[in-house]
Amino acid sequence: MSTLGTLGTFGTEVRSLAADMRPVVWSVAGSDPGAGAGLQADLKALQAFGVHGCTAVAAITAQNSVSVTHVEPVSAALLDAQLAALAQDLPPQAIKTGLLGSVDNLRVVCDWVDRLRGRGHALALVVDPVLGATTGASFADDALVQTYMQELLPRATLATPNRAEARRLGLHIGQTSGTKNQPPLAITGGDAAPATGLASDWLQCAQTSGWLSLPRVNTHHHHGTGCTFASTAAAALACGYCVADAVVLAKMATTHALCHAYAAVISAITQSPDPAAACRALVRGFGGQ
Ligand code: PXL
Repeated sequence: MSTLGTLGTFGTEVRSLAADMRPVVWSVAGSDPGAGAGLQADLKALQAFGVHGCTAVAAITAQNSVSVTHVEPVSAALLDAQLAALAQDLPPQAIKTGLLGSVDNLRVVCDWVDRLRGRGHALALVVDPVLGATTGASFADDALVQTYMQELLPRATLATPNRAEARRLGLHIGQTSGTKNQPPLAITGGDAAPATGLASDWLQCAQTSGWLSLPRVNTHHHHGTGCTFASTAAAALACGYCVADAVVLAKMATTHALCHAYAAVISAITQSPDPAAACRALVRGFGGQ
């Protein structure tokens, strides 16, 4: 008889609870009070995929749709306390990292990844190395970049830099996976503007390598796209998909999100390089065509 079988009617309740359980994904990232990127965007993507998202705050930003005015990491002790509390009753199937804010915070994440994996826990780690904001603010100095390369990336199940971040981290399109410190990669192409009309990401993992392309979505509202991509990949890995499938699902979810992008405020239109397109997106956001 199974352990649950020995519990009688209580066992039935536990079984129906278990049927309701969802994979848990931790997002360890920065807060964007405008909710376009960071933890807030991660949580939306995780919920859309049907997993349970937990959010540990590594840094706090002050920003709106136009610019980032302040960035401050939380202390390593505070980040560690958040992860310790989560580990007690919400152990993750996957962790996704975003803006970490400091070398010390990055090391806290490494310690928890090792601790959870050391407990025999199958744990996927998706590293979105957020080194700067689309609006131009820098989030990482050279010391943080070095520590990413030496400590966090080697632990990653998947890294999702954009092209500028990949260059800073010494990760190259076409470079073979499995070289020292180079994790499976999805180098996203949103920050490049090829004339092909395609948004192409370079995928390199155990199953395959090559370009993953979909038609480029013509919108200026791409703030937070990297967060959506990495969070969806983490959710898919937590559900048991392999890296290549997780990246395909992330690409589909991100393109879908971009198709439904909208301007939340008028400054996103007046300060847009293409006010007419931004205006159409705003109308879509209010349910129009
Ligand atoms: O999109 C990258 C990103 C991630 N996390 C936070 C951000 C940004 C970009 O601005 O603010 C908190």
